[in-house]
Amino acid sequence: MDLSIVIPSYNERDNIRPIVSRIHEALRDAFVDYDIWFIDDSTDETVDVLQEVEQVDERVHVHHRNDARGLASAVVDGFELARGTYVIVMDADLQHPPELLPNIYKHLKDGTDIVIPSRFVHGGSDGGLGPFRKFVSWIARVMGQIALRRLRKISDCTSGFFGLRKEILKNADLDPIGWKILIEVLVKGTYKTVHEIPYEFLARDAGESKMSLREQWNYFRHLLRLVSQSPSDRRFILFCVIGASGVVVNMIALAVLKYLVHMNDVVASVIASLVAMASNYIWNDQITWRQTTSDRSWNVKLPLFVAISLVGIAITTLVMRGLRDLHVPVLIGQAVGILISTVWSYTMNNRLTWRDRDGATRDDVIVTREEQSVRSV
Ligand SMILES: Nc1nc2c(ncn2[C@@H]2O[C@H](COP(=O)(O)OP(=O)(O)OP(=O)(O)O)[C@@H](O)[C@H]2O)c(=O)[nH]1
Ligand SMILES: [Mg+2]
Repeated sequence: MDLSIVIPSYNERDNIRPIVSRIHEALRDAFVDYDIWFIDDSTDETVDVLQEVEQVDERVHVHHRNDARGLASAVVDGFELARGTYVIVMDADLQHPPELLPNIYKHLKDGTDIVIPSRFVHGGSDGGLGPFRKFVSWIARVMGQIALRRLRKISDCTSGFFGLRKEILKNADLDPIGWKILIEVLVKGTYKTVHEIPYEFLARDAGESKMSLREQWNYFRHLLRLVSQSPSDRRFILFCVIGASGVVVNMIALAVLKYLVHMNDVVASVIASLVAMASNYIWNDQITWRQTTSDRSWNVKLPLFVAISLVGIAITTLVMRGLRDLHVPVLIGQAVGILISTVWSYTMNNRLTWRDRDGATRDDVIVTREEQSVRSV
């Protein structure tokens, strides 16, 4: 079998026959041996419709689960059942145009590891969502991209529409929470190339949305779990937590020097900052970059860390001043400055101070994209 199409379905009675016939139509001239797997958790007549279709159409298989719910876990079951060399995952509600299947398949067959139809590259659109859903979806994507390095170059990392060579999941222990199976695949898969194809995402014609606040919460939990399982992503979070702890150390040192040692304010302030810097250095060395293969000794690492921190302070102040000139309140300007200088310090320390000997911290996935639009009909 060349290609398996995996479709999670939950109460999609009126969409089953249309999607099957549109898939057949789309793949008619594609010279591909394919089958379609519905992983269904429905509680309504969708089950009957699926069974009728399965009986007359030998390409269609139905796996009905009575005791399970969850989009991502349905897709994981689909990966296990699918026999195709390549697997394409899509929704049952026709928001993902089957007309894109030949193109996705072509790229997979040409050797791309993962192909993602994207709403957010030139020629694509998420016009099918209302403004609130668009905003929530944007926040979700940005959160994912901040938390997980492997999502950063992917424009539509929360897409439910994607294709892959099944082999890339051979060593992935997939254990998603909630809906967003693609982030699980992107973080845990073994792959080198990703290709994005623009497409237009339209509103549902039939059936109801199953998106809910609970799913947003599950997404958040899923992100946290992926961060905790991935050493390189955990680093950034640890770096931020240690940076925040430095503020506490700074205040305690200042209080001790001023009220117990009765030191001059300015001298006490400078020494308190140096103490905080030293504390940050030690924690980062012992925790954040504990697993690095760097063989630099402390008398190289500490000066580098201090130099990077000093430039960070300069960045914070410059950003605050620049924003103040644009009439942004000083406190907000300072907060933005701290954010930027944190990213700066983290990146530079990762690349210089605690650099891995083999340069393994670099991301070597290549993402390409296609500039053409495919309309859903
Ligand atoms: N097997 C299974 N499929 C599900 C489950 N929840 C949702 N689905 C399917 O997953 C796909 C996406 O769900 P939708 O409700 O369309 O979510 P959405 O596309 O984000 O929301 P809309 O834009 O309103 O359609 C559809 O094919 C659903 O039938 C589930 O618990 N189990
Ligand atoms: Mg939908």
